[in-house]
Order: sequence, then structure tokens, then C-alpha cells
Amino acid sequence: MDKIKERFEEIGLPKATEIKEFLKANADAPMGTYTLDSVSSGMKGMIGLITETSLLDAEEGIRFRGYSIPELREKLPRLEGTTEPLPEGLFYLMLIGKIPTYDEMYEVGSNWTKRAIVPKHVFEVIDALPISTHPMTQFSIAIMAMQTESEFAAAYRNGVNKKDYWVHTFEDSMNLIARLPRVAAYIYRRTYKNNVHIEPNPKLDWAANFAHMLGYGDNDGFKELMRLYMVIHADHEGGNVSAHTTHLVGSALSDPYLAFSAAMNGLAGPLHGLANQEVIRWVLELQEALGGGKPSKQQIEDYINKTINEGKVVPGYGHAVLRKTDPRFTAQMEFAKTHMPNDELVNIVWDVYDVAPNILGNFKKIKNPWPNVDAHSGALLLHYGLKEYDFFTVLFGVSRALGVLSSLVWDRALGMALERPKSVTSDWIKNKIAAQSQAK
Ligand code: CMX
Repeated sequence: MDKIKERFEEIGLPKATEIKEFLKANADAPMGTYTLDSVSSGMKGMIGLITETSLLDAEEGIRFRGYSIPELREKLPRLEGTTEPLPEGLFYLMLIGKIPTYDEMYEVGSNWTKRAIVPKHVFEVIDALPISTHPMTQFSIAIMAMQTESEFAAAYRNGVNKKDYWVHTFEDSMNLIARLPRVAAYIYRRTYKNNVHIEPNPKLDWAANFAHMLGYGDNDGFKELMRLYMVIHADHEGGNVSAHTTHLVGSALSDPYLAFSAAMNGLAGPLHGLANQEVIRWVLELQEALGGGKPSKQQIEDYINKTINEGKVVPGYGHAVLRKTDPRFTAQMEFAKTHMPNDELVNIVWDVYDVAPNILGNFKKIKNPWPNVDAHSGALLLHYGLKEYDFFTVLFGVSRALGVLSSLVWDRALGMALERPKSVTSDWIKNKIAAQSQAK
């Protein structure tokens, strides 16, 4: 058995038993009240999920197993001579619940390297799509094509015992994570680089190898960016669309390929992960409208107002939970200050940050006028020459696999129930409210 699986068996399974017993013993504990607004506003703020890997605080931002992003950047192991921690270490932390040693982190990486071979038919399926197919659609279809490999689906068909569901979910999740960079890079090179592909380099860490396959093998700055990018986009507790979709689809015992592909279709929405491409599109359109160059803060203000007056959202701003600047935005800003402080596009992103919160804050309905993760990421990628912004959400998707698939292993270890909330009609609600006021 591989070491990380052994660690999960040693540490994760007893913890899962403890959690299950705790949940059972406290089944009657009230978890807050909710109103009709909670129901009609997309269940915002309603506690409806248990997700072990991370927890989001509206003011402070995300914590992965209790660690904030600045703490992770300090405590997770990194390679000698580099500055950013490796996503391999974050995955270990999310799955096992402990910060790994260097060797434990390294073990995750070599485990993924062994699993990284993508079946040939997956490339053929991608190649069968029109070249104009959005990269997120290609990505989702490629993940579905890989479902032929699902060990969970095969085990279920062979009558696996419930208590072993986690084993096969673990196998599928590890295989998927190991293969996603190759699939994503293939989509990138096929779509934008004349179908000229770059073979993986098994000596590199997961994020650096991804950078290498995209065409950035000689660029240490881009490799550092990929390590940071893959860490900060990995997880954002369980209720966001991609994490919740993975959990929901997985709750039907659909295998990890089916669940993760569905999640990617959610990530591809402009209110979720696609916002990272929309931010760059929005800035480039602003520049184009002004005939190029760096817009003044007044021009940015006018453009924000124009965007809102046209009934559109300002991409990269606002959040369903956060009520302050996203620490994932701040981490990217720090990275930019070190690596590219004079980049024009990065400076425009910072100018938008100077003016947007004031303007958005004046609209009473907008609950959070501050930037989210997507407000900054595109400018960093463009700095290194990755300008094909339709591809940006695929990068987000590769990273998101780390969080949602480690959570799916936990779902299986915890024996999580089929998700099936109650829905009602508006007539049912009217009758209930009428009956309540009559009773008063
Ligand atoms: N620009 C303009 N209007 C905005 C806005 C923004 N950035 N953020 C919120 N609003 C509007 C909403 O569209 C909504 O308007 P209506 O009542 O007319 O529908 C109103 O303000 C209330 O929204 P909210 O309660 O503040 O925010 P929600 O929880 O409904 O939505 C989010 C959150 C992120 C979808 C929203 O802020 C938004 O659309 N932002 C821009 C898109 C974006 O950056 N998405 C990425 C989020 C991070 C991620 O998942 O990757």
C-alpha cells in the first residue's frame, strides 16, 4: 500500500470514526435558524454541509485545516532555493490533517508522478472537439473521457463493501490529480500552440511540471507562480459551487471523475471561476475603449459605473461569504510586488483596487465591495506571457481538484449521506405563512 494511503488509514480513519460518533451523539443539536430569505437567496449562510479540509471566515478569509494563507506560505515545505510551498504539501495537509514533513510532501509528489500517464483515448476525445471549444468545456469532457479508468465504479460494480468506498475514491482522486496537469497542458498547447506538445518532466514537482508542459520550462518565476496559484485556489470550504457540486454528485456514489467533471462545469460559470478570464477581458476592453495605455483612476471609476449601469457585474469584486479583501488577492499582490512591481497590467489591477471598493460600497445591495481571488490572477499570468485568457479557469480547475477530491475521500470515510434537501413551491410557502398568521 502506498504511504499516503497508509497515513490516511492510520490517522484519517480513526478520526472519521470519532467524527461519526460525535455527529450521532449530537444529532439533536440545533444549528441556527433560517428565514425565507435564507432559502430564496441561494441558501447563503445556512449551515448545510460538513467539510473538513477548510473553513471560511467572512472577515479573515480561508483557513486550510486551521492555517491561514500567510501561515501556509511560511509552514508548508518547499524545495531548496525556491520561495513558494508546494501544493503537494497542501494536499497532504487537507487529506491527513497535519502539516507534512519534507519527506511526506515529497512522497505525495512521487506518488502522483507514478500515476501521471493519461490514457491515449483521452487525447483522441479532446482532438475530436472543434478547436474553438472553450478550454473549460474541453477540460470537463476530457475528465469524463477518463472515467473509463474509475476504480470506484469498477469496485462498486463488483460489490465492494461500504467501509472500503474511501479506498477506491482515494485511488481515483490520486489518479485524477496526477493526470490533470497533462490534460490541461494538452488542451492549452492544442488550442493555442499549433498542437505542438511538450512531454512531462517527471523530475519536476507537480506545479513546475505543469508550467513546463504549458511551455514555461525555462521560466523559474512562472514555476513559482504556479506553485502559489495551485495552493491558493485549492479549496474554499464546502459551499462554493465547485466544492458543493463535487460533494452533491459524489453523494449519489457517482465516482470522482463524474463528480469532478460536474464541478468543473460549475467552475466554468462567470460568477465563479470564469471570473478570472472576465477580469482580464474587462480590463483589456477598458484599455481598448481608451485607445490603449494605462487608464487614469478617473477613467477606471467611470468604467466601473458604466459596467454597473449596463446591468453587468464588475468581475473579480464581491463574494458570497467574504466581507473583506480576499487574502488570496493579497497573496498574489505580494507576489507581484516582489516579482513584477512595474508591470502595467498589474498596476491597473492595483488602481482598480484603489477605486472599486469605494464605488461598489455605495451600492447598498452589494454586500462585499472588496476584490476576490480572480481580480488579480490573470494579470500575473499575462506578465509571464500566458495571454490566452479563455484558458485561465482551467488553471483554477486543476488546483481546485486538490481540495474537492481530498474532501470527497473524507465524504466516503465519513459515510456521508445522499444529499437531498426539501424543495417547496411558492404556493406552499404562501399557505404556510397564511396558516402561521392565522394561528397567531
Ligand atoms: N459588480 C456589480 N454588482 C454586484 C457585484 C459586482 N462585483 N457583486 C454583487 N453585485 C450585485 C449582485 O449582482 C446582486 O445584484 P441583484 O440583486 O440585482 O441580483 C447584488 O449585488 C447582491 O449581491 P451580493 O449578495 O453582494 O453577492 P452574491 O452573494 O449574490 O454574489 C458574487 C457573489 C461573487 C457572485 C458577486 O459578488 C459577483 O457577481 N461578483 C462578480 C463575479 C466574480 O468576481 N465572481 C468570482 C467569485 C469568486 C469565485 O468563485 O471564484
